[in-house]
Amino acid sequence: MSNYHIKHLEEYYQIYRKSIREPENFWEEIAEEHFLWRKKWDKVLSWDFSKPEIKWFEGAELNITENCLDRHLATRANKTAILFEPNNPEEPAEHITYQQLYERVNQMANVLKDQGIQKGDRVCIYVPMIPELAIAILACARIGAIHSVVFAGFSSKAVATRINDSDCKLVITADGSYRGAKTIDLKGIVDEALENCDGVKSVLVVKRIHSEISMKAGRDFWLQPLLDNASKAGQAEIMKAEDPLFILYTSGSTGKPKGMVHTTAGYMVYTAYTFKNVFQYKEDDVYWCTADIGWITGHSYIVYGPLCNGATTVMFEGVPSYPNFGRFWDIIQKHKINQLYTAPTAIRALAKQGTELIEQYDLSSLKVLGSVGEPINEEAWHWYNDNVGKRKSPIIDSWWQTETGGIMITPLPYVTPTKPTYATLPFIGVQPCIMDENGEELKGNQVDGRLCIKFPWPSIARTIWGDHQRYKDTYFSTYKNMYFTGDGALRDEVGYYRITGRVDDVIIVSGHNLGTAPIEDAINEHPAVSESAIVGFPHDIKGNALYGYVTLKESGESRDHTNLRNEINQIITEHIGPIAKLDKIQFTESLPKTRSGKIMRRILRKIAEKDTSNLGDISTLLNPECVQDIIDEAL
Ligand code: 6R9
Repeated sequence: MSNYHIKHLEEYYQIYRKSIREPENFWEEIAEEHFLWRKKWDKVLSWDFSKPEIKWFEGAELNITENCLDRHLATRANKTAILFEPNNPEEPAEHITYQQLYERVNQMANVLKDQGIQKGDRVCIYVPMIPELAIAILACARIGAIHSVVFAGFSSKAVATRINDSDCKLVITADGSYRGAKTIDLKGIVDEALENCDGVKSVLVVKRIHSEISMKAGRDFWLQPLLDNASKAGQAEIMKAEDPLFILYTSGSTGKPKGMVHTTAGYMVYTAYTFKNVFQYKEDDVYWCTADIGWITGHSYIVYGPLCNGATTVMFEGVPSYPNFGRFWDIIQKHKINQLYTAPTAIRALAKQGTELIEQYDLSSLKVLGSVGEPINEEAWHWYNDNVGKRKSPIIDSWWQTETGGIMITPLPYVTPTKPTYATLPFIGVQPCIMDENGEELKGNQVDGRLCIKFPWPSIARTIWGDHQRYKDTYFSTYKNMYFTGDGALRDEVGYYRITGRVDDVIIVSGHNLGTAPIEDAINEHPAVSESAIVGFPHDIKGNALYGYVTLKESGESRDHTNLRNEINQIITEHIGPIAKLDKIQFTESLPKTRSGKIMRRILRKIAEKDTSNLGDISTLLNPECVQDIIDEAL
């Protein structure tokens, strides 16, 4: 018997050691005993990080939705699979059972097939946090179409770039979405995006906010009437282990977004196994991850991981502040949530409200508190521990990435002793290491450097859609035979890991990864702008906020700077979305540059952080004199 469920620390160490000594035997046992296969694999693992090429369970055949749905019908048909909590607390929650979810996924799959979608086709899903989002994902997986979910807060330009990059044939969207007291015109955004996307043949529209929208004849269809006419039965397409399951875009430090490709079998095994253990999920628990399914956290730990385990997973449409800052506590009380998985930025925003509201609710159902998306600072950790968990629920600070598919470094609740701000120990099968800047591994404890992973785990992304070279350059070229994460980390005296933050030009704002280059590209499109540089600076709630240094074409430009600031943020909103807006914009005469013309962001970062005591040697700059001016005029 494999140890699918780890219950104490000794067992963790024992299984961990086995997973490192005999990775193939270990993962084979997990895969064999806990999943439904149409055909077993010929080879558990083949890999070569120098190419890079990674294959898990090659030769196997399966459909992930049979693992999420069909196999539960015998024992859990009437169990709630998805518990939908609408934006408006007055609107009743919806309990979708495994039987109903199975039928609704089949109906959606049949509609997609009628629209001509076949195995391997790409489908863009631009849907808010309503059940149709999860159903659309599963429907794609059921027929072997590759889903590409685009977070329904991205702008039309960002949507168009993503649709075109992966040649999506069809878009699923909604008339609009609710966000607290506001509504967002999603269909309008899609219409604008599609002006530049010739490959899209049809658009299926969910009616959610009942707004007046325009429907293009022959292209746009209301989804509900099509679903009503579709059969509730349907065969799952048989997929190969390494067939792509989905593409999910993540920001790079340069250039366009990277379409990370996840494949079927390894992703399934790893997300299911991590879900069970990281949340210590038991049969009747109600689990709630507050992420949006538009991000990897939602893919792996709202949809696939929980459903593979036959869990009840909550989907929340709204925001933590609506109708007031008690909403999270209200949902926990109402649905007796057992596991809460949220982000440091949400915790900080809630902590800012004090404890008066939270004390009015019964949160005693909680057993596990998760955190993900960015390093959790000590203050937020304690607030979460004291006020939400009442010091009884362990905090699971889980480190991972879009690229890793599943949780990589994390305590296991009731198993691993926690330590504030530490993600603690590697998950089973994960071999992290810390490297110095010269490419040497820092062995032993009490070391600080860059975080790499030495050995493949089942859910590592296999490539970047359409650009394998970029995949190699970004992740496998910095350190030989290692996956480089882009994060800094330290290992303390007992071997616990603490993630110290990005070491590249990605800035994490409210848990969202933002590359500096695409934001700068957007700003530089403003006719008055000559150059710009974006850096992060600490922010109470968002973790980091964005600081932009902008030089104008005509120096001494007499334009009104307030207007210019608004226009710059407007351009950013159009190109990327409101999440990338700048908190501070400083207009400068010039930017500090190296002799080879590279902007010295390190210096700009220190100025933004108001830490100018030690700027290092600036004498080698091309234009050292500009530094003092920038400091004098800093915001
Ligand atoms: C799952 C997810 C990945 C980046 C990652 C790191 C940061 C995520 C973290 C964390 C410290 C944690 N990050 N979890 N940093 N502690 N527990 O967030 O994926 O959106 O791709 O972001 O987020 O910097 O490299 P993604």
